[in-house]
Amino acid sequence: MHPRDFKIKPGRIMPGAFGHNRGVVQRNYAVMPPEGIMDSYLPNYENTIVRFQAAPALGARFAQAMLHIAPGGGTVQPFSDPLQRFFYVIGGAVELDIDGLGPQTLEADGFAYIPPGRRFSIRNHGSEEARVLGLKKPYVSIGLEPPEAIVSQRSAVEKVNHNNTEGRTWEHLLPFGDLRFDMEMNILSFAPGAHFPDVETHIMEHGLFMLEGQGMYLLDTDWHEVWQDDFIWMGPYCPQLFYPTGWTTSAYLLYKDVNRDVT
Ligand code: UGY
Ligand code: MN
Repeated sequence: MHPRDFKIKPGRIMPGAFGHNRGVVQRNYAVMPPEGIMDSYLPNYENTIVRFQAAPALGARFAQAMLHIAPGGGTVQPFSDPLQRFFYVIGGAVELDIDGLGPQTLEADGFAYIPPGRRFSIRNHGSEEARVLGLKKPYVSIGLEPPEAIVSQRSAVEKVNHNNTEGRTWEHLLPFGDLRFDMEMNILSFAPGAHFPDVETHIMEHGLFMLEGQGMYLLDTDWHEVWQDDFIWMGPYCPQLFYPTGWTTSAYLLYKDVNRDVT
């Protein structure tokens, strides 16, 4: 990159010497600040920059990308494939049309679950760019009907506290404990001073997007500083622990594969 192209986001502090990189890719986890993720353009999207965070090429069993949808952009035409999808609007607004539900406007903190194989379109009819986090993955069937489509928003989701951990709350964006789902999408929030009760090491993998604040993440044996808009992939059995830093609540959106046996 030419030094002239190096832009520091407002409110961000120059991270040490030029060329210093908070990003890291290890066998079983990765940390990716947004500025290092390059643009992709896909045939089924127009006026849309796709920045892939997780993908099978990384070792993940799902794909996640930030879609930057310009006004007038989005899916070229309604389409479907065998995958299930989750969308979460980070900024701006989109019109999401899922077959059977009809068009609905999703604004910041709006989200949707699209069952495997369901046709949909996502378009930006507004005047500013929409930033939408999109996750897709194959659905693992256990002989039950797949779940129905969901369109909702964060403010409609209850905050719950698991494990009696003071200052840490969960928002389950998909119905918690419903075995038809093979994934969870949760928002975990941490008040200043809160932390995990223990270092977790579990079979499930995670895709994590920092929605608010900042903090320190233990991944395997190393600590990493993470900020709003960063992405983390944690593979199965990656030891993990987080505590927030700064004076505000920190929150992240977390994908987790659940409810399925191992073979
Ligand atoms: O649900 C979880 O596994 C969660 N506690 N993990 C995490 O936040 N890294
Ligand atoms: Mn975890």
